[in-house]
Amino acid sequence: MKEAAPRAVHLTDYAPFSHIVEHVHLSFDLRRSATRVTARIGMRPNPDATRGPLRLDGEGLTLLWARIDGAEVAPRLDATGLTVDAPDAPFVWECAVEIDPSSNTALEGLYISNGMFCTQCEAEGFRKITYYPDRPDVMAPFTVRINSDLPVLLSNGNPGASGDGFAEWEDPHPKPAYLFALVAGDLVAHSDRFTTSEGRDVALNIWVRPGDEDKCAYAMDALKRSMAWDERVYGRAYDLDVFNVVAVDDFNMGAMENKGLNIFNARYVLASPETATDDDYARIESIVAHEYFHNWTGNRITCRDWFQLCLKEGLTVYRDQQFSGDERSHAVQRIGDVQMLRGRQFREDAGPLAHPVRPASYIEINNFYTATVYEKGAELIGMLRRLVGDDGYAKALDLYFARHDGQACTIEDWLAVFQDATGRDLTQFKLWYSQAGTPVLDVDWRLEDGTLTLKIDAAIPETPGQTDKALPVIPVSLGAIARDGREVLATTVIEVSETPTRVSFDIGTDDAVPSVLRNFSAPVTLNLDLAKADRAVLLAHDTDPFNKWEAGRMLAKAALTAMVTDGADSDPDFLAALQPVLADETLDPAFRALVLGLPSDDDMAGTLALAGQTPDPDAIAAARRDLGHAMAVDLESTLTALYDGMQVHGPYDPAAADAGKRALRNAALAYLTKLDGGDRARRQFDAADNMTDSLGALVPLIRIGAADDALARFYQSWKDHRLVLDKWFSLQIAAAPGTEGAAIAARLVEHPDFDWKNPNRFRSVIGALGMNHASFHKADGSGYALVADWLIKLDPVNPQTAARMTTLFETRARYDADRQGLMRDALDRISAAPDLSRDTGEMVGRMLD
Ligand code: 0A1
Ligand code: ZN
Repeated sequence: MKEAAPRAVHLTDYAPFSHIVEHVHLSFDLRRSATRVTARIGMRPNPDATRGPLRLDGEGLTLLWARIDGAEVAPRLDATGLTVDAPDAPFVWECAVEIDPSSNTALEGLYISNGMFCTQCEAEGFRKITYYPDRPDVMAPFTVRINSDLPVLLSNGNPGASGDGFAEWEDPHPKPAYLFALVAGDLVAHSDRFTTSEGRDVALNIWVRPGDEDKCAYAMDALKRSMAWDERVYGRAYDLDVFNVVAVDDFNMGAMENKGLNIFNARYVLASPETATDDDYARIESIVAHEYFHNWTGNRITCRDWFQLCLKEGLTVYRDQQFSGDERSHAVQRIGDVQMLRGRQFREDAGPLAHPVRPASYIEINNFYTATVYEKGAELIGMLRRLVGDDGYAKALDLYFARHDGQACTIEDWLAVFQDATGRDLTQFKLWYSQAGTPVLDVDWRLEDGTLTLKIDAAIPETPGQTDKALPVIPVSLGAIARDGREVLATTVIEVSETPTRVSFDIGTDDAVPSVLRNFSAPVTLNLDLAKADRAVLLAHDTDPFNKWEAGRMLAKAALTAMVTDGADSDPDFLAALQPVLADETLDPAFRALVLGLPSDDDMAGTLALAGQTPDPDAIAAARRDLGHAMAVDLESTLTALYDGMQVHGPYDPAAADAGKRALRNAALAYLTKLDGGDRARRQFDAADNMTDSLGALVPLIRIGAADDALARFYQSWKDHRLVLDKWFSLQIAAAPGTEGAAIAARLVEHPDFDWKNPNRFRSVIGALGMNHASFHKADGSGYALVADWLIKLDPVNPQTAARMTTLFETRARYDADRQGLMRDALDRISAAPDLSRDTGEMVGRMLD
């Protein structure tokens, strides 16, 4: 609930904790509305900190008693914790508190999901369980006893004694409180084993509600592949005798890397061919890997304070992207990662919520689990690797693990291992961590006498609170392709460390096209003037798959821009350039599916805004629809051949090869449905034996407004399956044609299955409206109003999920004055809600500044 004046926390205010925690023992008497937590904690004064009384964080706790060295004490209690005088020598702190998990709708601390007790402690949820120095630099070994009649009782670490009504757990690895976890419930396990490279035989369990045990095989397979990959690629082996994963229905985020007891949003664990799409499978694989990889990058080496969040998140995202690329396709993975970066992080960086990868201050840390910290954070790791080379990266990482195992670290520690391992000075690179905003590279190029000359001007736009920025070093990867298709300059990385930067290459011909920012070597906006015909050369011949795809994307964007701003017709040159790529059998179907996809409406709106125009959502949607129709007409025979030729025979296999074929076939179907009134899609929907093909047909039917029957049947088939029902809710809003999304959402919030306190379901309806650009931005403001109404309703129940969703309004400044006014009204209304949470208050405040 709102505090009088929420105070910002500043990076520069860091000071070590007054005490060292030697060990923690917790005992839980689990009861739904009155759980008792007894803590026994050994502490001693920290010689590196200033002396003072003992200050422990605590929120919403009823203190029953407290003792120091066995003697009762009376701490001074306040709204955020307690203070007590402690001996100037080692001592034992003990206390008992009572908490009420049954009323915990915020899903932070100990709560109940579908009858199951579970915890979420990152970032600052442990203080809702007991009094503790709830900060990541306080690391200690934990032992836990759980008293409960529930059949399965889990906590971190290795199992200890257990018996009727109790279980004990012992985690020998010192950890911060945010990695604490407890689960208790009526659960069943899908079990397996893994022998590590060090010979440790590890029991693996995925715990789910009875009935879901047949949907765990893929997550288990992904877990074992992740364990093997981390040994092979980073030399990191698992370090406990068990690794438990639990799927819970009510979860604010994707998953959580608690030591030895990962807790997952059920949607990122459970999969069967009938209920999950290929994209769901891929996401499960990457999230399982992400959480597992945190065991070393996050748990064994953690963050000194929450400003260093990117230390664990950027690196772990980078690692999971590497893993997915290795397991599937590097090209497809990179394109997907960049689409996500541009769609979420560039958008964030261009608006009022822009912040550096390492922010300098925050009010509510939960608001900083952002695309900037995660995805841009991962890009910084990729750039570092480009700058020091693969060997340098490997040496630096070995040094990082050797030097910092068991520590709580900073970005300075991270950069120091690179400097020490490779000798490279990273002073200029470090600016990437402290400056917000997406750098813009304006590239002029000339080709004369066989010499390619580039002049690169670099600048970083202003962002809130940051006007004057220095240039960080930017690795720019480039090559060149002759117009006859030969590569005349192989990939070369140059460093842009001053503006302008000039480089020349002898390429032996004047008849060539530069291919700049290959593999998206830096998270920047590139302005490179290329003729349409030159982009077509790159689309046809670039050896860099990212830039090959990018060339098509730039042509599509140019075509859409001309349609929106000049009322132009669909560009025949774009359509002609597309055809041979789609038909090229040597290209991965998954790659071709990406080439076939048009930029989203939101992407186009951002592109137009960057070019200084005011995006008109209706005009963008119309242009996209018209270009899609023209593609269908022009490419009909190619699309039909793909639809027929990409059919997958045999049992469903989620692996990349078959998934790629389904992606291309369904992409073709989406266009063909614009021509055949939905006949093919209906046939596919009727015949589908897997969710990918089912939705591959349903979505195009929704888009042409011909899905009533299919949606009704889908509901009947899946009304008892929560995760599939989420899809039913979200797709009919997100894919609704025209501007009807808000009206459909308004109808669906009345549906008896709209369980709005479940974050997945809330996102499936209210969040889905935000995914439908034309509907969310409908000129009458109905989209904004509906989202605002529901965020106001959700905020007191679940501030974290409400606050995250306010980002739907972060693009306000792009739009026309009327829409800006309506969005402002919506934000004002949220801001004026009584008892607005600190979470939502901070977000809305930043957007209204
Ligand atoms: N650390 C987890 C994600 C996570 C972050 C914050 C949470 O609550 C505020 C919960 C989970 C990860 O990166 O997977
Ligand atoms: Zn993470």
